[in-house]
Amino acid sequence: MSFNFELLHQEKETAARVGKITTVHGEIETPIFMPVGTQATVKSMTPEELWEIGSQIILANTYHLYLRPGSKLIAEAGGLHEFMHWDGPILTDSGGFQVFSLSDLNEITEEGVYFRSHLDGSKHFISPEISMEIQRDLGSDIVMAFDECPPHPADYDYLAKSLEMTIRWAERCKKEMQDTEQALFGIVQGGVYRDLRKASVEALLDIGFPGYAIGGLSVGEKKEEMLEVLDFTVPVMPEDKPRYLMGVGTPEDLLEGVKRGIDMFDCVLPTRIARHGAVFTSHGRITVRNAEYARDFTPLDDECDCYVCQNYTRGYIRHLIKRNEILGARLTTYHNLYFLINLMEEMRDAIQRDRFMEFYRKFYQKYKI
Ligand code: PRF
Ligand code: ZN
Repeated sequence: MSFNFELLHQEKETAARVGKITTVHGEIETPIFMPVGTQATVKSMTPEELWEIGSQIILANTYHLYLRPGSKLIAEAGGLHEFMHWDGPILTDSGGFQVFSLSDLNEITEEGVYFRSHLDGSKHFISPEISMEIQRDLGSDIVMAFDECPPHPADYDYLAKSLEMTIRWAERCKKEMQDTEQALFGIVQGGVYRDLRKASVEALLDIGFPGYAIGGLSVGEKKEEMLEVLDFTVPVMPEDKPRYLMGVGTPEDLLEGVKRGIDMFDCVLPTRIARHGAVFTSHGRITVRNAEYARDFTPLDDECDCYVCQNYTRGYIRHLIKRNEILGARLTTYHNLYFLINLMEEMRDAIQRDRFMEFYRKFYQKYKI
C-alpha cells in the first residue's frame, strides 16, 4: 500500500493539527476539504480549475458510478483518474451511505444490501466484497469500507446490532483489500452513543486501517449532538492516523471539526447551494439570486481574491442565475469551493502558528450564521 500520514504539528491550545498524507497521485495537506465529484465530475468545474483553486483531493461515489456508466466501463477507460482527466488523489465512498439515502432499499442482510436503483428501479445487490471490487475497478487512492449508516433517530438496540454488522463488514472489506496500492479506511458508527462509538473505534483498531472516518453524523441530529459525539469520539481515535468526518462541510462545521482534531471533510453543500444561487462570504452566507442584489455591482465577497471575485459582480451573477445561464452556476461553484479551500488553508496556517483560537474567534466575529 502506497499511503502515508505524517503528523506535522499539534496545536497547543486545541486538538487541531496539521499533517501530510502521501498517495501515489500526490500529497495532501491536512486538514483538508474534499470537493465532491459524485458522477466523476465536480459539477461544472474542469480539473484544471480545481487545481487552480487549490483542490488537493476529490471524492467520487461508488453507488452512482456503479449504476452509471458502470465500474467495468471505467476500468476499461483505465480507471477513474484517466476517465475523468484528474490525476490528483481521489477518495471513493463505498456506497454504504448512498444506498441507504438514495435507493429504494429492499433488504439489509448479513451478506449485503438489496436495493432498487433510484434511476430506473432496477434491482441490485452490494456487499462489502462487491463494494471493494467496484472501488478497485475505479482505482481510487482512498477506498471507504462498506458500512451501514443508520437513520437518525435510531434506538440503541438497532444501532448496537447495526454496528456489529458494520464491523464484520469492515473485516470483510479488509480481506478483499490486501495487496493493493489503495488505502482502505474504516468507518466509525454508533449513532449518538458514547459507548457504541468507543466500541466501534476499538473494533476497527483491532482490524487495523491506515485511516479512520466518522460516519453516521449530519444525518438530522442537532448540531450540538454532532459536536458532542466528536468530543467523545475523536479522543479515542489514534493520533497517528487521519480522521475523516464524512459528509460535513458548512464553514462553521469545518471550524468546529478542525478544532476537535478532524483532518478530512467532504460535502456537497458548496457545490449544491451554488447552483441555487447561494454563496459563502466572509460575512456569512447570502443568496445572490435575491432581488436585493440586482443592482449590487460589488464582488460576491469583498475579501475574496478568487478569479470570480476579481472579475464579476453580484448583479451580473444574479442575472445569470435568474436566466438559468450555465455560467452563473459555474461562477458560484468556483467561488464557493475556493472559499472553503482557502478557509482550510488559513486554518492550517493558524495551527502551525499555534493561533487557532485567535483565528476561530476572528472568523465568528465576521461570519454571521
Ligand atoms: N457512511 C458512508 N458515507 C457517508 C456517511 C456514512 O455514514 C455519511 C454520514 N454523514 C456521509 N457519507 N459510507
Ligand atoms: Zn471569490
